[in-house]
Amino acid sequence: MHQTSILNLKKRLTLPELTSGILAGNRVTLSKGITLVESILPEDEEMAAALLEALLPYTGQALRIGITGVPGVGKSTFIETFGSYLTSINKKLAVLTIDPSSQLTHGSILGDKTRMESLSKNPNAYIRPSASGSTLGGIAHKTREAALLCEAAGFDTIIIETVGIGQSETAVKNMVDFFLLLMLAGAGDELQGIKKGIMEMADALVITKADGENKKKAAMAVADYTHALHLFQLPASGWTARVMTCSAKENEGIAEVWDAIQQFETHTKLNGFFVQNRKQQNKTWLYDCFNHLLQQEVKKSQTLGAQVNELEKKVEAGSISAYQAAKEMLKKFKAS
Ligand SMILES: Nc1nc2c(ncn2[C@@H]2O[C@H](COP(=O)(O)OP(=O)(O)OP(=O)(O)O)[C@@H](O)[C@H]2O)c(=O)[nH]1
Ligand SMILES: [Mg+2]
Repeated sequence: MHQTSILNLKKRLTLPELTSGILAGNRVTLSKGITLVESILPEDEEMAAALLEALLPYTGQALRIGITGVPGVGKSTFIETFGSYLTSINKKLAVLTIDPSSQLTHGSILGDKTRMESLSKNPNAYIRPSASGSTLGGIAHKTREAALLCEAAGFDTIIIETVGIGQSETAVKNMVDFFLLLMLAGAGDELQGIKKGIMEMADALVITKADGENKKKAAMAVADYTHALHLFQLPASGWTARVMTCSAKENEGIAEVWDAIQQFETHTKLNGFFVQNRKQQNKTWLYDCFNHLLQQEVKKSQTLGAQVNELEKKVEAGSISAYQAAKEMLKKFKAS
């Protein structure tokens, strides 16, 4: 009996089994579905595409939130507290991560398991660490699809977390409704290495660790960042980014963050931005997929692959411009 259950666990599920299991909210099936979506084997990609196609009608109803910030800002701790708050108000939360550094360091998954201890045991929360991949584009592409699977499984709030080191934020911004930037108060440099462009993408700036001796510094940071944000143009959403403080440790300012997100949702649904933004994001997804397929085609052909490698080297060495090389690639591709 025991053996059969182990065998069942390892057994590959069929497409109908995956589809119905995910729609029924079965977490084991959801995890298997995400593993399938993350697979780079061509035969898995076919099945993953069919799974997404089947589940697509059941997606789109969740609110998608992106969270970023420099290492150590308190992302994991924030998500643990914020996530527990969300489940306490009857939300079903899925947390996914994009970690461009995970390939080198194997991520901070172990650390996160302990920092998100209560959330990882919460029956209304689902935490899935970063997909691995050879390129950020590849990882991002898979995270977007993993998020759709979570939506089909009935999660109504999706958090996509990324490390704020300036690579993956745009990818995350392109797949969420609300983008939250966590920041430290008084960490030397006013913008602590967070590029202006990332601040411009944020719908809210939350100063973390506003407790104890840090409280005063956090309040001052709010004034500074509010001032800095005033110099930016009003974004297409028509929403001025909020600047707030919170303490995940002392559970302060957490409900206020959720309140701001809800206000944003109401505001952008009224002015049409919410829907428009999602349409735009779907278009980005289309071109991500197209790029991915194109690159796969190139890799499949040995001669083409060799020619592309040659061009890559020339671009690396600076002996040809990227644009020129891309044009040649296209020419070779057409002729193949
Ligand atoms: N005082 C205080 N410390 C906090 C708070 N939130 C996080 N910390 C501490 O800050 C450190 C970093 O927190 P993490 O949640 O691991 O930060 P992170 O952004 O996930 O870090 P990486 O995963 O390395 O990118 C830990 O030692 C936490 O205990 C807070 O609200 N107050
Ligand atoms: Mg972390």
